[in-house]
Amino acid sequence: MAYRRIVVLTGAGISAESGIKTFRAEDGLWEEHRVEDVATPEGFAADPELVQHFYNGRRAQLISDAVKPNAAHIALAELEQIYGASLLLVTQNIDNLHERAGSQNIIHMHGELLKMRCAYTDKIYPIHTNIKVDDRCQCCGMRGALRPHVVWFGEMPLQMDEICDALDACDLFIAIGTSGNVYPAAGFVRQAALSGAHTMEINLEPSAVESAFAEHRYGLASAVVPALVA
Ligand code: BJW
Repeated sequence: MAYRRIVVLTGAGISAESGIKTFRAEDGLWEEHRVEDVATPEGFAADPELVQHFYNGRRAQLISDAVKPNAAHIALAELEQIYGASLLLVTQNIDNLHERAGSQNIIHMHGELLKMRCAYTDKIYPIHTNIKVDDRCQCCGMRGALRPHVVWFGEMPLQMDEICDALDACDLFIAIGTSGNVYPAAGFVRQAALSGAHTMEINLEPSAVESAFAEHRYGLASAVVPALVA
């Protein structure tokens, strides 16, 4: 691949073959929980116990031996070895599988499961166990202040300025394993195309924004991504 600057956007589909559920599949996370209940600030305010339980369970799964990076995560880390800082990996995923595969130049635009945040001071802490609703926050001493360091609907995704700069400067944009239903990430392809970038979608099936992409490769990420990078 002869490109100068690459932006790769990943979604839940890249981690599916590592055993982590996607959101919108028939057996996905939103089949088990209403989005409004577990992925909005209003849901958290109404029932913090339910929301902490939802994320505590996902955190326990992530740190279990069963979940490991797959061939797609590894191929992207190998691509970064070639392109260095000219490749920016933007993930919507809150798991740490890209880092575990070796990626370093990465933005978690929807936050990170292994971090918690004080809702009052925005201070961020690592967490590898459960967050309990009545835990005292280390910085402000308040009970109930700690929340998962994730971006819920209605909240601003993280590091948007850096992402927008990279989209404006890239000549290749690849989206992998994302359904194109959630903005602003679903709009990145249009921004990159406006900057003159070649755009490629890698997914099991056409996404909601597939018509915005110049090129499509459909199949399992663990097969398509390594073949692309080889
Ligand atoms: C495979 C595979 C395999 C499976 N190989 N592929 C109307 C219009 C536009 C926007 C809005 C609107 N109304 C409201 C909004 C804004 C709202 C939004 O987008 N709503 C939509 C529902 C319409 N967005 C927001 O509120 C965002 N904030 C915001 O907009 O702030 C204002 C702003 C303004 C201007 C600029 C910037 C900002 C925040 C969104 C936060 C999303 N949060 C979540 C939860 C994060 C924490 C957690 O993990 O619990 O993020 S929701 C959930 O969806 C999660 C995901 O990151 C995100 C995207 O899901 P993803 O990754 O696409 O997963 P799936 O399951 O949908 O798709 C998986 C795909 O993989 C499928 O296609 C499969 O086929 C495929 N696949 N196996 C390859 N092996």
